[in-house]
Amino acid sequence: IAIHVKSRTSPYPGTAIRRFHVIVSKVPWSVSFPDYKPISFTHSSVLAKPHWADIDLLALSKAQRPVLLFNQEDTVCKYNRKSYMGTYEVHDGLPINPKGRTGVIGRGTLGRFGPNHAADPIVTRWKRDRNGEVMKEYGKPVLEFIAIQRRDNQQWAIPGGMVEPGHQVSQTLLREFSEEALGELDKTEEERMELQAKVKELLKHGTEVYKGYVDDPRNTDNAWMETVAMNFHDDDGSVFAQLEDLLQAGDDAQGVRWQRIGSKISLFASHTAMLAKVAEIHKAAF
Ligand code: RP5
Ligand code: MG
Ligand code: MG
Repeated sequence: IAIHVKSRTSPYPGTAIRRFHVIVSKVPWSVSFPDYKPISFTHSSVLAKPHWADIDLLALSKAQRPVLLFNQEDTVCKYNRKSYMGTYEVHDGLPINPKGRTGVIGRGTLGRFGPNHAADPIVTRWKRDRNGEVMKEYGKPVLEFIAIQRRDNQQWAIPGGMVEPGHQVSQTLLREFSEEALGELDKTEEERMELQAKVKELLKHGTEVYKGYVDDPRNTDNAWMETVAMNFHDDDGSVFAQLEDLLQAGDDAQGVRWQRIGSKISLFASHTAMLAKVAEIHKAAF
């Protein structure tokens, strides 16, 4: 997975803020960059300290900062601050992005210092023509996945979302899928219960395809996205046919559709790289 391409792009998502320019060779912390003067940015919605955000360490003195329990399960905040990439460094009480420079310090629009954990459900089936034959490209079968169009930037993406405090990744996978691709939040309580049971049944067999860093445009030097991506695949198309009438964009999604998987399709964050792994696992075209 390409590191810090989206994490270095300007403007910072949803703002006019320009990151301090970091050329690719200067991304690793091991490369000296004495002129590096990242800008400091934490969005006001994060500073307002909603339940999904940490206290602002940058507003505290260095001596006051060691309040968040980094590199461990933070039992005070009930948040997992462990990284899938191993131990990350903490300088002057601030966690350091293990993948290098981004041109921004603070959290941008991310709530957590250090890793911000997400889960990405990749729901796939073979792409078929009108006669039900699996379509091929350069002799290899073509996969498609359920994609959502993000409301924040109109980009197509995996219907992933943030792991909430105290939640399991397995819960988040199903919940985000139901909210973003099946419009769960727009339904009545009764319909929601029914939908949840159905989703649980349909997305029973998941295979982990990726666990780690996400090159997300919101990343900063002190806050970054990590995810667990699970693939739910329907080999003969009969199971996910039941999803067909249920597809409905919801919550932070404004569109939903079956989208072919391929290297030329541009998607949000490093989602294309995750789908490359899915294609590889199924020996599909990419
Ligand atoms: C990406 O952001 C993850 O891969 C996941 O798809 C997504 C989670 O953030 P939100 O959709 O909640 O904004 O880095
Ligand atoms: Mg969501
Ligand atoms: Mg989401």
